[in-house]
Amino acid sequence: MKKILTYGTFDLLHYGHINLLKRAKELGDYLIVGLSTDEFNAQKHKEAYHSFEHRKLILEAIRYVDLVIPESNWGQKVDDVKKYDVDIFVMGDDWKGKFDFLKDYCQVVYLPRTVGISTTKIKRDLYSMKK
Ligand code: C2G
Repeated sequence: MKKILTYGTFDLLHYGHINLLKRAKELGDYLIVGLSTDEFNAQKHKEAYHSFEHRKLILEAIRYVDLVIPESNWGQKVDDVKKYDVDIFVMGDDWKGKFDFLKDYCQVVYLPRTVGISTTKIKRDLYSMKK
């Protein structure tokens, strides 16, 4: 069984997230998502609209996702790859090169981001819509 691992905040879930998860799952048989905790988001200078529990509930409802684990720090990836016997690590290519150190432990794949959508864009567009 080929196991895939990816990480993210996945706030205000949108089709860019779904495209990523779909393509990641297509690379293997079992997709694990390391979901950023609210505390870790603060370290990423991000504040999610939905809490970790709600973002986890939403992700677990996606057909491509097999397991959601907490992402609580930058340093857990090697341990996670070993612990879950991961074959392929996948991220959107805005992270291209940033996780190449994982190549010692598994395959590393950066997938093209979906153009034209982001959580930040959603927030901005909503803000400028008629009050
Ligand atoms: N993504 C995408 N296309 C978009 C938006 C996001 O492919 N239009 C991808 C990102 O590249 C990432 C995943 O969807 O692989 C989740 O995006 P975010 O929730 O923004 O994750 P991020 O804040 O980049 O956290 O340790 C890694 C970090 O936790 C990644």
